[in-house]
Amino acid sequence: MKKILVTGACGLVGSDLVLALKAKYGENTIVCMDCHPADQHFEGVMEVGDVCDVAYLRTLQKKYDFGQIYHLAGLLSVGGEKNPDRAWRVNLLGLKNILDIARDYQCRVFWPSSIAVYGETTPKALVPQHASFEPTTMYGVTKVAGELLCQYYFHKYGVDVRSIRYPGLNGYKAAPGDGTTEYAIHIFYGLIKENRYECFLKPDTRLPMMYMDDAIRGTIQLMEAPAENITIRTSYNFTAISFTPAELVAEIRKISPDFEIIYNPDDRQKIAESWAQTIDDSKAREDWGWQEEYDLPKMTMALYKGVKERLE
Ligand code: AKB
Repeated sequence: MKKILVTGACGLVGSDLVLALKAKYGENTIVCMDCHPADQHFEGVMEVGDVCDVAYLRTLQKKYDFGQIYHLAGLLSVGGEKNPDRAWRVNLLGLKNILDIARDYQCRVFWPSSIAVYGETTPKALVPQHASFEPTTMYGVTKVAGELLCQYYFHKYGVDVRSIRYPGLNGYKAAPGDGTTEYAIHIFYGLIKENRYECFLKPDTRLPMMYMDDAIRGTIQLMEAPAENITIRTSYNFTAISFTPAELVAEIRKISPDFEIIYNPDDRQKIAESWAQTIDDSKAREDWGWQEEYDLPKMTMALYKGVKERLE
């Protein structure tokens, strides 16, 4: 089997994805890349570099002869607002570089889009696959442009690029990134460290979410689906559960009844309100059999145990 490259391998999604890919295809098949490798105890191949450097990416391609690339490197919504120029460069130039490599060396590509493509003119409930996308964050702008770029490379050059609009993904194997939905992970650090959390969103802010194991399973499922089943070459709507901070707190109080929550909404509230609350992902279910396994209680317990173990 040809080697598989994972960019952004040390991020929240990458840390779980790499483990799942190694378990499925063997340790030696997976080549990790990150600009800031996090873990000194990392086992396997780690290349340190920047996705904006196409010459470097070509050197890697020649060295390893990748058949697939999971291109996860990128800035999230909050990080993107802090540094819009960098978000534009990393999220779009990085993607174009990967698509150019994929075109020249016939690689299959996975690239994550996000619920950040949704904006004020998108329906808030059960967003259909095709709707109006006018995001208000730089992150969302790069995701809409990136989706169109993926579709362009598919039609123009036949690049087999596949994508999912990730909802808020909640895992524990790496530290949460600089995003908006990430409150749903930070809250578990607050729970375990001091049995309290100051939430930057209002209690009734409903957002689409998913437990990381479901997201990883869905991602690999999409990449393994026969090409003729893939009818969407921008990015698939993809969801599992939608909940508010208050609903998550109610679930957490089943573990710790005196858990204290303080609501102190900041700029991130506006970002969250610009996104949708629930999503129609029937295309993903029809085309490649997507089905989630985690509901809110199951996710809460898994995150509690995972974060606790990580902090011990
Ligand atoms: C963020 O909140 O920026 C990310 C996302 C929804 O893509 N978690």
